[in-house]
Amino acid sequence: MNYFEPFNTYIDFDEFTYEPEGEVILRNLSNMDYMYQDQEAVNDKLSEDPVIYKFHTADIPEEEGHLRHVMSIIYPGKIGNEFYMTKGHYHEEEDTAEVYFTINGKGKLLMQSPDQDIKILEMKKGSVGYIPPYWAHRCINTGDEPLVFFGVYPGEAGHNYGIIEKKGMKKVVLEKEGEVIVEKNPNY
Ligand code: S6P
Ligand code: ZN
Repeated sequence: MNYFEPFNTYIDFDEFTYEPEGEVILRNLSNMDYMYQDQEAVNDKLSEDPVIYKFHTADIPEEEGHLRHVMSIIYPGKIGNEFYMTKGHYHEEEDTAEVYFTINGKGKLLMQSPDQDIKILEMKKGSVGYIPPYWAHRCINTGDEPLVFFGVYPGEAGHNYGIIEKKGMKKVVLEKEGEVIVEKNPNY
């Protein structure tokens, strides 16, 4: 049998580098412009096209038995009054879970069940958020530093962005009068 070789990855807790880098995916505003509420604010920022987040995925087979892992960095910022966030997804293999360990910054881990229940966990340095099977998950950076977390999920999990790309999630996270507030998504 050909055994997969063990390996280490090194995370720098100050610089948020990931070594080896793995596959690096950048998501700019233009990759998710339709996901923000304030389309005028989107249009104002599109020429600049800021990087909203990036993630490094270690080179591990997308197969049952393996544990894929990732370091994601969501930059601080807002589009209108809506905080920078990830696209959010369900897993393609719906009955697979995930763990998010926060390394830096603060934010919210917004989850939605297939029955449209919403749960929100606080993310802050040291929090270990558990995303049970079936729940969609999106991270929102509500602070003024990069929100950085390390995630681990089963190799076969895959990503299903479909419904969230069409409808978004039931709640949105905004800043109003200096406060972080969670509101019903008017477009949902
Ligand atoms: C994968 C895991 C993370 C996200 C990443 C980006 O299951 O949850 O690696 O892929 O944080 O988020 P998104 O929603 O753009 O895939
Ligand atoms: Zn996931």
